[in-house]
Amino acid sequence: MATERYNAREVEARWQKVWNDKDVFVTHNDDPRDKYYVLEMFPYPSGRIHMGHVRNYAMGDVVARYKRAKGFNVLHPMGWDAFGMPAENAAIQNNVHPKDWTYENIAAMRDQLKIMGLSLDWTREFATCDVGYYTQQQRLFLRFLDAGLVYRKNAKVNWDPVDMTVLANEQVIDGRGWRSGALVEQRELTQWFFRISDYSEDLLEAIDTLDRWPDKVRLMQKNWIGRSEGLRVRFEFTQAAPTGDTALEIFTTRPDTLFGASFMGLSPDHPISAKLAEDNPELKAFIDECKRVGTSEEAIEKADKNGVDTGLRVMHPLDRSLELPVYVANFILMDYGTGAIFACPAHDQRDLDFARKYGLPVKPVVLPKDADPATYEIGTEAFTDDGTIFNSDFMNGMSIPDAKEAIAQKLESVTVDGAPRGERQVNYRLRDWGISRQRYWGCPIPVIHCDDCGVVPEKDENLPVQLPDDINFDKPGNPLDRHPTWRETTCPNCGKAARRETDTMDTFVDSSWYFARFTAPGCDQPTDPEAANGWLPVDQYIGGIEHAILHLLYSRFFTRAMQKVGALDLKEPFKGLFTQGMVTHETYRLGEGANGSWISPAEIKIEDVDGNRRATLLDTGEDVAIGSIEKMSKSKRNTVDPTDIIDTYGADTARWFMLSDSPPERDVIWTEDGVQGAWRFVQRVWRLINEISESIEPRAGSAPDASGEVLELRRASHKTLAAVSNDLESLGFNRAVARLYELVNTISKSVGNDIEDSSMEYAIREAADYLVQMMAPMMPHLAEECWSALGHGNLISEAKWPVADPALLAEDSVTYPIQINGKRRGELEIAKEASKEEVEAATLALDFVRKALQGNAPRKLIVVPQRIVNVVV
Ligand code: ANZ
Ligand code: ZN
Repeated sequence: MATERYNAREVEARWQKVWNDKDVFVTHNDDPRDKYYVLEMFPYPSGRIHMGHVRNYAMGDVVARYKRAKGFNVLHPMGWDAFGMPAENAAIQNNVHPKDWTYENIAAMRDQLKIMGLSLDWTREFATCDVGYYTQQQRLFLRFLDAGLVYRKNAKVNWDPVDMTVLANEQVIDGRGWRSGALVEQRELTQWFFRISDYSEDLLEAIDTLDRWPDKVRLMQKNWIGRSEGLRVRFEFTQAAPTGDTALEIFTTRPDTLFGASFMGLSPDHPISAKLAEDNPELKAFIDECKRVGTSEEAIEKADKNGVDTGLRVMHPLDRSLELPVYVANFILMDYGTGAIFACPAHDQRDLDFARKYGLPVKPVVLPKDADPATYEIGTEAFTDDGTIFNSDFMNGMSIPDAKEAIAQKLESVTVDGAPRGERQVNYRLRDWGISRQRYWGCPIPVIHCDDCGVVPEKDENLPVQLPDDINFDKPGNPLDRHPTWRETTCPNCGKAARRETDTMDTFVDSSWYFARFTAPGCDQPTDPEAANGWLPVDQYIGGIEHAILHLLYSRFFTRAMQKVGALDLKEPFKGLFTQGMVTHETYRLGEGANGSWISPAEIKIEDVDGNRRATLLDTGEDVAIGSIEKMSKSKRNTVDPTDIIDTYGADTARWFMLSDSPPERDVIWTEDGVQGAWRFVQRVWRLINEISESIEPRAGSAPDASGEVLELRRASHKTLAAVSNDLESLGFNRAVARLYELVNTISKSVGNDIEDSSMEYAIREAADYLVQMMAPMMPHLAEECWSALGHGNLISEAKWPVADPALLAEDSVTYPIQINGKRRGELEIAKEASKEEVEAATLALDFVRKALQGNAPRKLIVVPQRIVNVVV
């Protein structure tokens, strides 16, 4: 009977319905088996899934299905990171309500995810814009506030003076508002902050415990937290500053270079700068200009280093005869250290650029190895490497670390006006987390402003503070600010009329605890601590490297903060982290020199012309240039729509190809040929399994005592099983795929030979079962169909992972080098226990030996057991 072609569309929909009807992937918290929590970073509901999602979710699904088969109670949920700006942009541009836009997108994307056949517990689904979710987020916020983890302070925002609105950083393009094109200004607003910096040291130290995180992510987190050990040093003014200060306090990590000090630098936002500017117009203009450009680290890196001499002078702390000028300089941040520095141009590039510009002294105090102290000079490049201290009095000849220690001790021991001249200090780059956003589509911050009582938290029983639906985007700015009634409320404290806070929370807040909410999504508190503690930490978290810093750091902070308020009891949310590579594709362009418009893969046809690939436009036949392989992106139009692929080939093919082609941490190149290869494999497996199910009796009784070919096949199945299990444990999906290709070849060969006895039938059936089970995490629909064709009564999605027989895994063969007339010509692999006669016979049967003998018997045939075979012709 000829097998019908495998019809993925029909088969996939059918099994999805079965899984759904039987609630196969619904997880229960009270299930007594060991728990395993696998989570992929939840998507933003942009409207359509892209290939990056397919890759991410296919990987997570393999882990979920594998762990389920291994007997774990697996939690594998899905939700939507649904607040944020794109919904407001859509509202502005297309006049749709952000809520409608978001929920329509969610509906569309949910359907698309469902046709991928992911083993998700959809009963736990939520969107962060669901009132039910953000109510609990508000509750959490109030608890954080109560625990002292939240505070208000002034902070700068990007202000668009034409649109009269606050802009997010990504809405500022080359210093101008994205819509108005106006030059963006910096404005101070009172905003809400989370005290993440209280946890700097803890967040840093605990990175060492995250041994199942990629090294590069751990390093990125370390750098972001940015611990530096240094010294606070007080430099006395020659005359008190107009603020009344008698000394200027600076922070340095290089006190060893103190004798190379050339000038002092103040941040434009330093109180002394502000005071001086009151009657110094030049300085005032300079400070205003700095404010306009902004003092983000990035803006500062880009800007030329410049400044203004304040006229103030300080004395060098170790040489009071040496006076140093005090500049206000644009590269000094107010919220790091003390907002003031001493500059050593010889050993700091920014200081050097500045010194050269203003003709300030450059005195080297660290001598490079092998340099001559008499002639050593600094050119245009500061020397920042290791060396020996010189030109530095009592520190001469010391190493940098020794000099740091020596000077710290010296400055600590001297006091000025009762205070030590120097104090050791640890600084962190990590700043508190500003969560206020002046926009509508986010979680409202549940506080109230009362003229009498000030800022008052909303009462827990009054939650949620719900977003109003009747808003419009006719005018720029935050619709909550101009809503006619929403702001009006009464003070929870005194009962008088009061106003609601109109800031909403940064969407990073939403994604900082969703993983905990999934453990008890219906709970009327933010978490059910028992459920959260039972499931967390997430055993395997999978997502993009673009979230390596902020999302992960905020989630780590949130977990600590939730622990502090008793919502759960752990510190680290993600035990294992995996960052997958990107999906890439060739690019295509029109025009001479390939600088014309980008063309999408769907619009072209590629042919082979004399061994070269030639692309032409389907419509007109016009030539199209084939360009480099790039990350799939809308701008280069090199995307492939997952739903088109699934329509044509089925979800299993898409999943299989995604997992097959390169290691999961690397980029994968999506090609039509690759997909077709995967599709042919699906067909091939289906034919093979059908042939087996129709012509070979199912396994009965226990395993036969096997030898010869039967033993070989059984060994192959069990070895593959052991290896694939290892691969899946270590997320080596591509290796697992390669082994399954091989196993299919091996089984096909056995099926093709004459099958002489029932033990061979047993071996083939066993191999087929294992093959299908190993495939199941990656191609679950095909696997169910094959499993059923093989006569199993249960669902493969509920079947137990088979266990390899250790006896069949043992190394069983030996490789003999074969020499012909003393020269090595090849080798023979044969069972270890083969007799001398068997080795001789197998040697004589080798092709290259037969050729050498040309039909004659060998003159001599020497077998050294387990070592070597010599043939003399
Ligand atoms: C003198 C010096 C000499 C410095 C030298 C460096 C090299 P990290 O390592 O990142 O902590 N600095 C201090 N406060 C600053 C601020 N608010 N804005 C800009 N720069 C500031 O950097 C610490 C170093 O950055 C400090 O050490 C200080 O310059 C500068 F050869 O002091 B150093
Ligand atoms: Zn009040």
